[in-house]
Amino acid sequence: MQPDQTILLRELLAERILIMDGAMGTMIQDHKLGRADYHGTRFADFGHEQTGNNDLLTLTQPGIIGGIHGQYLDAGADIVETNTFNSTSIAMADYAMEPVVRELNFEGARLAREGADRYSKQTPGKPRFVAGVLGPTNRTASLSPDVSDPGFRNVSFDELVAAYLAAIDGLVHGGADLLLVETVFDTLNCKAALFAIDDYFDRNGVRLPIWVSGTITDLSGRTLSGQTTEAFWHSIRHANLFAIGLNCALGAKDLRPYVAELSRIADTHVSVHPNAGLPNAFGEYDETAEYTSGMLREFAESGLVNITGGCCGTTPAHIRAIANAVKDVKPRAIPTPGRTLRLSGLEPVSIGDDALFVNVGERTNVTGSRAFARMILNGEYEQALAVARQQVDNGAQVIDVNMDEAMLDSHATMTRFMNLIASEPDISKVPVMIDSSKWSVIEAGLKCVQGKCIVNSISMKEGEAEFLRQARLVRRYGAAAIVMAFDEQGQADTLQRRIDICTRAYRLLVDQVGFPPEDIIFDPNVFAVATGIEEHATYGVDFIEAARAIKRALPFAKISGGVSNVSFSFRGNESIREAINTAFLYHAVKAGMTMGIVNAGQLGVYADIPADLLERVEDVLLNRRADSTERLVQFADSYKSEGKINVEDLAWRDAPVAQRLQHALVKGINKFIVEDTEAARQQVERPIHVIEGPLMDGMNVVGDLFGAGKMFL
Ligand code: THG
Repeated sequence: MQPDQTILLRELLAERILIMDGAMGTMIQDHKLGRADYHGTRFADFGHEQTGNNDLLTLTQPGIIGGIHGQYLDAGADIVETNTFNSTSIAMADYAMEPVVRELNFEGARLAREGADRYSKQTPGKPRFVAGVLGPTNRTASLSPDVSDPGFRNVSFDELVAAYLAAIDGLVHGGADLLLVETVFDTLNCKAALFAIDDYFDRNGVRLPIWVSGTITDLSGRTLSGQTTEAFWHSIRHANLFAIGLNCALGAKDLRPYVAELSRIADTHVSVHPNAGLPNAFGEYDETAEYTSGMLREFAESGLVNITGGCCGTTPAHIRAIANAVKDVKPRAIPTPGRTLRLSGLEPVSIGDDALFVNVGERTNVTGSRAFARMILNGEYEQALAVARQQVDNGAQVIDVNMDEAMLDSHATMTRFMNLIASEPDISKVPVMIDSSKWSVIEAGLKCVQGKCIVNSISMKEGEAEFLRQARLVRRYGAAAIVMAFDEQGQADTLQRRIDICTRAYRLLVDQVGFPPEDIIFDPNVFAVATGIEEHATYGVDFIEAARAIKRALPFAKISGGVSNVSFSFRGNESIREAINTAFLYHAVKAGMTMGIVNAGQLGVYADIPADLLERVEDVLLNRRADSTERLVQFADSYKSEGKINVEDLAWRDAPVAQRLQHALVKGINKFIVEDTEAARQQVERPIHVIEGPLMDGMNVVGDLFGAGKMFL
């Protein structure tokens, strides 16, 4: 609303650490208000009890709330927070006060504005600002309140967005200078608030600085919804935040490591406003102004913060002491991290330009796995979750989820499965790739996931306008996107069309949407080779060359593909498929492919493909001979009839123990690991020598194969 205020804020933050106010709740308590005070004259006869509804005091006791703002401004606060923590229709439902939600936010902002303006006039060298507070609500979008039904939710993303939109409208019109989404304990709630803010700004032609403050609820260092600090940052970084911070729950001391973590990674201002320690047995806060301000001075001196103040239990005395303690300390310098693709589940994933291959598990796909489709169609969600878990246990760094099956309500099934995954930390620790050819199903998935997802996929097949619309929404939901090489004419099936379409899409995304190039993942179409159709002969090499060209021409963009597609014409012949997938991936990764949707069971070690088979496979993939398909098909038949598939080859068991351990490590075979390590132990002086000797040697071989791009899992 006031862009000059934003510029002023930035200028001040470059000079010094800004101070925000302290607690509202504990200050209100001191007034010992009763029922009549809360209800005021306006709500004297209101049927529903309002005692304890602190936000309502904005309307019924504006003098008290305005007075508290004044006390904090007097103590030296640069920023006052509106008394609107619970002023959403969701939180106000407890008091049947939904009808006044917009008014609560409007008046809340107006009261704070009044105080801020009065002090700005009094102290012209110290302008004051109003942070319009959007609280977390009292519901969690990514956790079930019902232990017997982990897929259940008592609030949806859409309900949160609607509630936040009304609150935002009131705050903006009431005169807030910035919007503060605070005390975030569930990142999905926060993403809904950020979605609403972006939507509101776009539709109303305003832009205020956005500030998010999360909360860490216990010493595990995770949010209530289970994310690490860095994963939380990855989930919300898309909103172009003015500031990110932590507040509440733990006192300053226990918050320090997480503030330090944010400070290290966040390329924006960092804030902290802790409680005055943890509440004691009586729910009171014991930290003195001296203690809290001493802690925060140390944060400041260590270069961790740009904005600080207090949360529950802090008083004007705390704020005065904090303002004094940090007034001469230089503000934290904002780092400039590189352009890496940042994803998250409960844990963060960063994929830079120099990243090793990232594998995406393909098995949770009803169109790609008959077994998974059967489970979903039969409603056997426990088993379906076990498939997802197995993908992660086997090393999938991301899991692809696809529910596109004609017999399914794909929308409802996607929602259900995503909600169920969210309740399984061993699955939801990794990011999700939401795979559907229907945009509405992708959106259904995005509305359930607190982490930063990958949308699979968008393309220009329905024209530029729809492509741009979807891309903007992908940003608003805070996801990265796979962009298929697909335009109005169809899927790109030549090298040149692959390059042309990806280049066109890149320019549209980067120039018109402001899409970060590192969040674009091109899929230049992996098609089946060796189909017997002449036009398909170049499919393998064209993908590989397209990857090379895209990598060179379109900075920071990533390249992905559905690897199993390439061997489709050898369905049923598992060992041939494995050789084709492995060799294909070897060449594609060398050319710049960053990630792939893979079947871990169908990927081997490139260096282990028998030479005669490899020659024929590469003839096909690289289109080296006119008769390459015939030669591979013939060879495949004999290969199959020789019965090499599914027969456990135990010849390696005859090798010396060090080689056996190396083989087991490379192949991921744990069947003999106990007996082999025991055998190794008997050959050395001390057990540690087994680790330092043969086990380390084996891991070095694994490391070398990875480094050389000859091994992928
Ligand atoms: N690009 C993008 N997304 C994609 C693809 C792609 N998503 C789907 C698909 N392609 C990648 N996933 C699979 C999953 C399974 C198989 C192939 C690709 C597959 N399945 C076995 C088969 O059909 O023979 C099924 C065997 C079984 O039933 O278990 O091959 O290219 N962006």
